[in-house]
Parts: sequence; C-alpha cells; structure tokens
Amino acid sequence: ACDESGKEYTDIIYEKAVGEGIAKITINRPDRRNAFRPNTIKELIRAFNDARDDSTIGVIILTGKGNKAFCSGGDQALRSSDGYADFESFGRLNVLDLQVQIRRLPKPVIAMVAGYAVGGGHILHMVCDLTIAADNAVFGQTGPKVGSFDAGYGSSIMSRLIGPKKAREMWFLCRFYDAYEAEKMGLVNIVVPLERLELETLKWSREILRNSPTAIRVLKSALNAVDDGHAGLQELGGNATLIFYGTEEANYALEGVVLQDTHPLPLFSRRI
Ligand code: 2NE
Repeated sequence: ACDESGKEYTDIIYEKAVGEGIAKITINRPDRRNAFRPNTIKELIRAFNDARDDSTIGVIILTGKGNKAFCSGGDQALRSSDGYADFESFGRLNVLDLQVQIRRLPKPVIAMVAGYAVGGGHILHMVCDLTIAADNAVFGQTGPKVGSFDAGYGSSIMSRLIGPKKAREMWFLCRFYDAYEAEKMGLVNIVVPLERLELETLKWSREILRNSPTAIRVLKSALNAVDDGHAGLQELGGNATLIFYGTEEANYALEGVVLQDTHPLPLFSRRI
C-alpha cells in the first residue's frame, strides 16, 4: 500500500488488512538480512505515521521479509564516521527517532520475529509492545563486536525486560540466544512454530482489537511513563487531556458556563 502521500516504498512493504484494523510493516531487504539504511528508517517512520493517523487501524505488526531475519540492525556497508550514510553525503542514526516513535505511538505495535533479531534489529523488537517469536528466532547484540552500541533504549529497556545482570551479559559478551532462551529471559511473549508465526500474530492482534482502544492507549503510556521520564509523563498527560476534552466540564468551560452555577455538577466534576 501507498500512504496518503502516494509515495512508493522501496525498502519496506506497507500493508493494511481492510476491515481488520491491522497494519503490517515489513522491512524488505532480505538479501541483507533486513539490515536498515537511513532510507529504510525514513520509510518506516512514514508508514508508522500513516498507521497512527488511520483511525481504522488498531494494531501494527512490524516484521522482516522472509524467514531468515527480522532485522540485522544498521547496514554495516554504509557505516561512516558520522553514522550510516546512503543517499546523502552525511551519516545518520535515525533509527533512534523510530524507537521513540514506536514508544509514543498510541496503538500496540507487535514485533513478529522469524530468524535473526540482532544489533539494532534486536532493539527494534524490544521497543515494540509485544514480541511473537518463531522457533527459529535468534536474539542478540553485536555492537561491541562491530564498533557500535546503543546506550539509550537499547540498554535501559533491555535492563527493564531481562534485569540488569542479564542485560550486562547480553551487551558485554554479545552472545546469541535462541527463541526458547529468549522466552525464559522475558524478551519475548511466546514462541511458536515458524509456520504458525503469522497466524499466531493475527490471533493476538484480533484479541487486542476486541478490547477498548482507549484503555489500551492509556495503559501503553502508563507502562512507559516511568522509563520515559518527562516525555513519558507528557504522553500519559496528553491522554488525560484528550479524555478530559470529552467531559461536560471541559465543554462548559469552552462555552463560558461557570461550573459553580451548575446543578447538579457534571459527573466527573463532583469533588469527591
Ligand atoms: C545476522 C547474521 C547473524 C546472519 O548470519 P548468516 O550467516 O545467516 O548470513 P550472512 O552470510 O552473514 O549474511 C547474509 C548477507 O547479508 C549481509 C551479509 O553481509 C551477507 O551479504 P553477502 O555476503 O551475501 O553479500 N548482512 C547481514 N547483516 C548485515 C548488516 N547488518 N549490514 C549489512 N549487511 C548485512 C549476520 O549476518 C550478522 O551478524 N550480521 C551483522 C549484524 C550486525 O553486526 N549488525 C549491526 C549492529 S550495530 C547496530 O545495528 C546499531 C547499533 O548498535 C546502535 C544504533 C544503531 C544500530
């Protein structure tokens, strides 16, 4: 699918299941084990924005093309002294913007992982709300082996997910972990046979879609609030404002009605 801008995608595939409420974003660089370049990230950001703004979409699935890799991180062939450079003369680390976007997105994002989720690709699955892993999935960080690291979400969220000792192990030793080890560590929600991966992910998506989108939106921001500091509180607070706009109290204020003159007081304005 194209998004509203009508621009085509080259590095990703963006699909929406019409009438289902599900968008699927697939990193489409299988010959590079779905490594991302700056352009891949720009396209991912565009697709996630489109899915966010589409009120028919309630769940977003992030995955990689083929069965060999979810994502192998930044494209190492494009590493330069100032980040990753593809069509521009300067480098970027724009995957950090994508991580923030996924954390703040008011809809659940599910990582559907087959094969390798390593390096920056491992961090991408960690910032998603849920991870459904195939039994051939492999997880790990490689940064310290290849002259890189993610001391942002890649460290703090990992420590939250698997605990500080295991996070140190994962970063300091750069070992790879199979799907069942990852499940035991709390890195993934469930491991399923590869051939059931898509079906299981759709099942989870449909179960989520049966529940209140507002409740889920507020819960996502609440679950992220402490770790995301001021930005997390802002997201949670913004949701409160949005809900407040729907109350009689906010609308009285908008119409210039003085609340004290109102009897009985609107439901949520009673001072109890
Ligand atoms: C992913 C892994 C373990 C797969 O191994 P294998 O044996 O299944 O495949 P192979 O032969 O290594 O790779 C197949 C092709 O994909 C390319 C390879 O160069 C190879 O190309 P050809 O020889 O066929 O031409 N490829 C794989 N990963 C790539 C990558 N990341 N960039 C460019 N080309 C890649 C194995 O391939 C592997 O370990 N890959 C490298 C993983 C890695 O180190 N990623 C970068 C970590 S740093 C990072 O992502 C990062 C960060 O730390 C902080 C911020 C942002 C990003």
